[in-house]
Amino acid sequence: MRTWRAPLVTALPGSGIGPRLYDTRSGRVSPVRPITPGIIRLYTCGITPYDATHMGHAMTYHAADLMHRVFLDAGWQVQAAQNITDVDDPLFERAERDQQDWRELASRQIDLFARDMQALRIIPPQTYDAVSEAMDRIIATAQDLHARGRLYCLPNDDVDGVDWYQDLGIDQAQSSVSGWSREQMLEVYAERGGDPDRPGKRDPLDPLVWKAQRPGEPAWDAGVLGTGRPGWHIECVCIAHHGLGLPFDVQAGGRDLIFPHHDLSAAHAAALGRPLAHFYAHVGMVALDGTKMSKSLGNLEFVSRLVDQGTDPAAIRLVLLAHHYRTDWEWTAAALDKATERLARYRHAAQHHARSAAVVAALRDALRDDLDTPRALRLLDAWACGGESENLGLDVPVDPDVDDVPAAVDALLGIALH
Ligand code: 5CA
Ligand code: ZN
Repeated sequence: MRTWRAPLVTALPGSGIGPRLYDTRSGRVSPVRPITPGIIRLYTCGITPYDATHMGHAMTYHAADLMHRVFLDAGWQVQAAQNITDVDDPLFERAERDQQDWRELASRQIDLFARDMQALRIIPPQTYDAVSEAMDRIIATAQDLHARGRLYCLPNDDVDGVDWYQDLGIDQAQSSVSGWSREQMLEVYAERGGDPDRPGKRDPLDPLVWKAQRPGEPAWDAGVLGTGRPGWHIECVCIAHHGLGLPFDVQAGGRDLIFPHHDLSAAHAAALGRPLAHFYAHVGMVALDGTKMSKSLGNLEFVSRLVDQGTDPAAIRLVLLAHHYRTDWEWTAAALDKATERLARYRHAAQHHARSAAVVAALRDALRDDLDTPRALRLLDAWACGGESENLGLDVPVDPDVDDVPAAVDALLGIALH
């Protein structure tokens, strides 16, 4: 799939220091060390294109963008990959409800998402594959799981065909990311796309890998597995494998993906004889009116709506930056007003006292420290008031030659001040 236009990211001179990030699997903040020195491979779980791009999506892709930017600041080459879940139940249900072709719905939403990502100055991935584009590889992977004896089938009474599930009991890798107990997993599995109650399953948690064609739905021929379409988790394993190789360094996504999606993607990979990712980075949930912003609930604020009304996308980024990426928070119009004022103050400061090596060093240090953006904004607030030399809490070496604050804000935070 064509991505959006990349923002210009001009690296700051020297740094060479990698960030520390919170890894969900280990439960610790620890240094990110690329598997291949100097090259970091980042996979971000992409959208299901039926209602793009609400502030929850924006927060998740913005956090992944900050990771991308601190990796670049470390002097690493970043290989990034992302999927588009254009073959899935919620998309088909929406297409059916609105009496439109699922391909048209997906295509319109993918375009809108690209426009929003470009407006927010998110660095695009090099590999950007929709499930419908990656289908040959997904089928080959599902067949590989079958050949390895990891799948069993259940007859589907509604259609003439069978659905295929992975037998998790064989590899015992079902909670390698979350570390959750069975009880915790079973509590949320049904509401997060699983079907724990289907009769005949060997384990209620077993994930669907290939589903027989339903009337009115698109389908692909998968040989021994029959004609149908893939389950959810296998797409990210295949798209990551193709774009990055396995294992890759970091898998990123919203916290709602820890279980089942990231656990069961890792379980598919384990059955294929490979680890999936070394490091798991998860973003907190954005809410509106007290409830998680979600397409199915409809309590949404959209990037495109605000931008069409004349909001500067940099102000939206500043709202996102005001919250640490791992916290849950609530979108409010008042926060956008505050961010708009903040942007004006920063742009004013950029005209009058752009240079401070101490601010640049402290900004880099804050971002490397598990993307501490609230601290980064406190620093910039002090800088914008002209108080840059006091109380920065610096215990990092300052390079006197690297003192262009707007350039650092642009490279690290994706906000143009000039
Ligand atoms: N296509 C799958 C991932 S393979 C999917 O979850 N699509 S999505 O459109 O529902 O979400 C896209 C990304 O936004 C995911 O990483 C998801 O975790 C994240 N996300 C969704 N809702 C929120 C929210 N309210 N707050 C923060 N992130 C969210
Ligand atoms: Zn995914």
